[in-house]
Amino acid sequence: MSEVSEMERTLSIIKPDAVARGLEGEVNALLEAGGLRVVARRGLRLTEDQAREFYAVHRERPFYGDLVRYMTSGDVVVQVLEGEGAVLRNREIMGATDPAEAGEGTIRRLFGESIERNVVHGSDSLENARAEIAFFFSESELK
Ligand code: 3AN
Repeated sequence: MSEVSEMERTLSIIKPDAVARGLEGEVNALLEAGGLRVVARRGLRLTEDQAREFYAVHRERPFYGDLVRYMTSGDVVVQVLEGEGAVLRNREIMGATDPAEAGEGTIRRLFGESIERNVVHGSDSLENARAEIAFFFSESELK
């Protein structure tokens, strides 16, 4: 296949359990080995309001309350990744939502503990990537 992918940006979050376990370096080494570059990066603790808004699409799901509790339970690292076809590429390197179903060598397969404690978030479309990047970063941080 000779499909040419466009340069894209996507949002990545290293989730609280992964930050607490000191996995940032290993996670970013895998992302970079897969052709993605970290162009902006910040550590922060999500407020409950931020977590509820960020995961608003899951509002009606039974795991929403637990997800918000988990995502506010410790520091996270939010980062913008850039590369060819970055949205899909990041999802490939992350692996399936459930670490038990994620492919060999993916971040979630290597480090994920459960479908909730699955180490990383990654935007699932270019449209969501734009909105999620703007949720955390201003234009001036993204030059
Ligand atoms: P992904 O992160 O692979 O895009 P989503 O968007 O379906 O997956 O889910 C967002 C987050 O919600 C997941 N990363 C995971 O932490 C949590 N989640 C998804 N499905 C479940 C589930 N069935 N039970 C518990 N938590 C879940």
